[in-house]
Amino acid sequence: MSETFQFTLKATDGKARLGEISMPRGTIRTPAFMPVGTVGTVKAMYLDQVREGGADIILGNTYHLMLRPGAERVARLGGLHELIRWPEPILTDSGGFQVMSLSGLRKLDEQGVTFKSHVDGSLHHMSPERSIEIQGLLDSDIQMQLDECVALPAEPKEIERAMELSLRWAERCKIAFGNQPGKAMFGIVQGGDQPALRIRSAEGLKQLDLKGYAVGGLAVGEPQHVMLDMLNITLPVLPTEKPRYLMGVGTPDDIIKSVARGIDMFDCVMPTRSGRHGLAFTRKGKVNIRNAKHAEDVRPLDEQSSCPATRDYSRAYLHHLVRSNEALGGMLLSWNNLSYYQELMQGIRKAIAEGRFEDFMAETQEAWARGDD
Ligand code: PRF
Repeated sequence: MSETFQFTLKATDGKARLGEISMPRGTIRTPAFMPVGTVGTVKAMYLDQVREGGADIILGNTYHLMLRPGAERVARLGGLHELIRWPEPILTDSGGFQVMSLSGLRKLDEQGVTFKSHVDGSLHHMSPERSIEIQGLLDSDIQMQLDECVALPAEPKEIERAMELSLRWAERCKIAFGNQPGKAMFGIVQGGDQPALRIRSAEGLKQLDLKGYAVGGLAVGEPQHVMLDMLNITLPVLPTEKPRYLMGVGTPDDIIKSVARGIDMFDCVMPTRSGRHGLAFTRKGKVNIRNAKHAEDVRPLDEQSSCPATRDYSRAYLHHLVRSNEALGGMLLSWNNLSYYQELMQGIRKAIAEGRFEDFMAETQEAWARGDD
């Protein structure tokens, strides 16, 4: 732990990086996977399980929390950590992305975004300054700039407009954030699938000398090879001594390939959301537990796992729970999936430390491809 926000690069293997973010509320081992706790809960999980699974940090959402229970209310209740009983670091997304994907009617201009709440239809305005103010009220440790993410495919002109706007908003967010030594504000690279715009965005943000840099606007409809190309183009422009966070990504395969290109942090709803829908991630690939072939399968998902959900429950029981829409089905599969994601990150970190990341990646991908039947 450290009184200030500090990123230390401990080892590299090819472009893959092993590091540590140290800050007053804790230390984050990177590459890191951040479970998503949108409304102040990692859905269907106790935070004790999330922590024991190996998470050093979780994510919260400005958009959801400002609408319910409200940022000022969270502040009166002692802040998000106190409210949800998670004393370790929390990263909050700024709200721009969720406004675009969730709210009804919205109007975006230089000043910010006006939108209709998906909860009760009320009108709200969010400027870059208000986004940072809200993230401060939540007492978030790593705060994200307000940005505009364009879904792909899109016209280059539209991608350019949103990227330039995001760059101007980054500057306003930096000023609004000011100097908070134990916390950090990250910028977000935009630029869609346009190499020149990605480079311009990364260079503009680099000049702002922020504590960390996210890559946004990816995994929004483009094929995986486009996402990876954009990482190949963007990451060399960013300073090596700052953490890089790929927002909203992704599958285990997306993660391992992005680590290979130099990403340090990830978040995604995939392990928890697909868990609630009956999809299990394992060392041997994906298992759709709803499938009839599991109905009398007494084997656990993986007898070698240290996660009780993975090791101790039969596939037959998981199949029955999910088919019956029982809450415990989603709970056990979310637990399994988050444990698997964290086990993958632990494996990645160990492999980088030992200088065998390429081999680890090949072995891991082979095991997924072989499956488990
Ligand atoms: N911007 C923000 N949050 C995000 C994204 C983005 O571009 C994405 C895109 N994958 C996920 N979450 N602010």
